[in-house]
Amino acid sequence: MTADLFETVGDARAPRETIAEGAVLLRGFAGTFMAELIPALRDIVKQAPFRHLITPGGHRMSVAMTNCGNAGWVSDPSGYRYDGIDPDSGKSWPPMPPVLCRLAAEAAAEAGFNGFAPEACLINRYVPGAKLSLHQDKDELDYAAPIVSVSLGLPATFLFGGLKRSDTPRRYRLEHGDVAVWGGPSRLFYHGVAPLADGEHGVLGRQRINLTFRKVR
Ligand code: MD6
Ligand code: FE
Repeated sequence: MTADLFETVGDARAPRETIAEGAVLLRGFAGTFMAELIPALRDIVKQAPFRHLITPGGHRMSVAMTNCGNAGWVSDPSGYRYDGIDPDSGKSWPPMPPVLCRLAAEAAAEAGFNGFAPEACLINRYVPGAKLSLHQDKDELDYAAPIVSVSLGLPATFLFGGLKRSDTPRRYRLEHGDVAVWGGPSRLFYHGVAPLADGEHGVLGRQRINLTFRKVR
């Protein structure tokens, strides 16, 4: 018997994979947005540079963050919250560029969530070694809306557990252009990112950028 050279093993890079009820990976979905998306992000970061936030427990996060949109996610010793003002500049966060809004809304619709209008886009930067511990996204008031997550640059291992912190997470590789949409029954599942492996990405260099779009109110 001859092996088919083009056979895919399992569905490791299937264009669409449901990873839990309400959670779907759309591989490469951001591809057609990329030419507009990357310059828009560079512009945001000029106005609101990445910074390492301090957790309420007093730890400096290894992931650097910034935001765009009407609200931004911030952490400081007093807690986690959404705030319309960038605490570093004292000004509003940069507005969300239309290309980001369109990408988020189209990905959400593709996953079955029509009418998604994000208010906040949290932008995370990982350099090799940076990680995000298992957590739930629960600082939003409306859990009916999904979260749309866009991966750019170096590949990462996404950890996806369940409703309890002790649920053993499964691991998914997220590459440049992959989009995860996440809502419904899995909206409050624990998840995180394993320490980023070193590498050099053709477009973004030695880093991974992740965008998470949220409805906050
Ligand atoms: C990241 N993402 O991929 C971190 N949260 O860098 C998240 O924490 C996340 O990807 C909620 C839904 C999707 C996510
Ligand atoms: Fe999260």
